[in-house]
Formats: sequence, C-alpha cells, structure tokens
Amino acid sequence: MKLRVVEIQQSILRKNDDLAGALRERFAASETLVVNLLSSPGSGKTTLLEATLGRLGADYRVGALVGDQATRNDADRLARSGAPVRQITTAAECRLDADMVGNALVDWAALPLEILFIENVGNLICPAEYDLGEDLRVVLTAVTEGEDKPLKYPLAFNTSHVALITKIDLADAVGFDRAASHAAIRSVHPNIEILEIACRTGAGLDAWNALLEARLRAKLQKSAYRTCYAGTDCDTD
Ligand SMILES: Nc1nc2c(ncn2[C@@H]2O[C@H](COP(=O)(O)OP(=O)(O)O)[C@@H](O)[C@H]2O)c(=O)[nH]1
Ligand SMILES: [Mg+2]
Repeated sequence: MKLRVVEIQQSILRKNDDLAGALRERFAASETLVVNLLSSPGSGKTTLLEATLGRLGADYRVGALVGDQATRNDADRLARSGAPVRQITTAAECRLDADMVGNALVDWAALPLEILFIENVGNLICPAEYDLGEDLRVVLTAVTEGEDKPLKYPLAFNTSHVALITKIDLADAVGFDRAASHAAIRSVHPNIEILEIACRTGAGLDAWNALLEARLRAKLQKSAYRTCYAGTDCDTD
C-alpha cells in the first residue's frame, strides 16, 4: 500500500517536472525572469513583494502570482502597488504546481513580463517539491522563527538559490543568533546566497533589488547569446 502511494506521488512529480520544463521554455522565449518565493506563513513574502513591485515597477514590467489556500487578501495587497497580480486559490493543496501557474497565465493581458514573482503557499514543506519553471527560488526565514528551520526543512533551503533572513529589525528583541542561523542555512546548502533584510526599515532591500536586476541581465545575455548562436539575430558590432 505504502509502495503504491509512493509510486503515485512520483508520477505526479514527474508530470509536474514536464509541465515546469515547458513553462521554463516559455519564460526563456519571453525573456521573463521568474522568481518563486517560499516560506512559512508570516515570514514576510507579501510585504517584500509590496516593496519590490513598488520599486522595480518604475523601471520594469513586473507582476505577481499569489498562491493561498483561501482568500485573495495578498493579491489585493499587492495590486495596490499598481502591478498586475493574479491570485491562485489552491483549496486543499498546500503548494502551487506548474499546472496551476500555466492556467493562471492564460489570457493575462499583462504578459509578457520582464519579472514574474510567484508567492507560494505559506509552508516550508510541499512547495519545495514542485518546480514552477522558475529561474530563481528564494526561501525566506524570519528572525522570529528561530535559527534551526533550515535543519528541520532542508529541502526548501537546499533547492533554493537565495535565502533571505527577514525582519532583521527584530533580531535583538528576539535574541536572534545570526551566526547560528547562517551556519544552519549553509549546513544544508553551502553555496547559497544569504541576504539579511527588513522591509520595516528598508535594510538589505538595495542588495535584494540589485540581485534581481543582475539575474535579469544575466538571463537576457544568455538569451541574446542563444539567439545569436542560432544565427537568427546576431549583433556583430
Ligand atoms: N518588524 C517587521 N515586521 C515585518 C517585516 N516584514 C513583514 N512584517 C510583518 O510580518 C507579518 C506577516 O507578513 P506577510 O508579508 O503577510 O507574510 P507572508 O505570510 O509571508 O506573506 C505582517 O504583520 C508584516 O507587517 C519586517 O521587515 N519587520
Ligand atoms: Mg503572503
């Protein structure tokens, strides 16, 4: 019986990987940088996106998909930034999957975007297993959660490219042990990029925005190289 459950789960994940691969090709063609945000509920994903959409929205076509089991509270919060936003209500599911993302893109007048943010459903377990075709997976952990979450939920940290330690303005108040937190993150993912941020004060947000802009530039360069290599549009100056 247990074996059957494992087989079904593996088949679901294989199907998701195929759909995510198709999404990745689509996002390569549209030159869209896709950023998937994972964290426990309340770590600050929506607050960070409010700040990020507001700031990058002045220079880039940015938008967001927001996954939650119920309500469209976060989508309403993000829409106030003026950026296009779509809510995905997952009901019983504890994560977004590639099929949900593909469906949310259908007939979206905002496309193509230069940066698409995806706020995943708030938990550190199921979202880690589902590729959404993203370029950048970002895991957030707030200082109020303690230092050991990477050890308890290693897959979320191990599969992410960037770890954001959020609410750093509260570090002293909660006796946050910075060295222990960094050590825990690095013990499950030695080379991961770590940024400490606080949306409340703006700390670390310049570095976060610079990181996103650098990733977007890198994606565009890769795309230009691929187009040139294919011989269709090669600027030889
Ligand atoms: N002190 C402090 N609170 C924050 C910060 N970022 C978010 N919060 C608060 O944390 C709570 C949860 O934030 P939210 O963005 O909704 O988390 P999400 O569930 O991960 O989307 C809200 O009350 C925010 O105001 C921060 O940098 N500092
Ligand atoms: Mg949220």
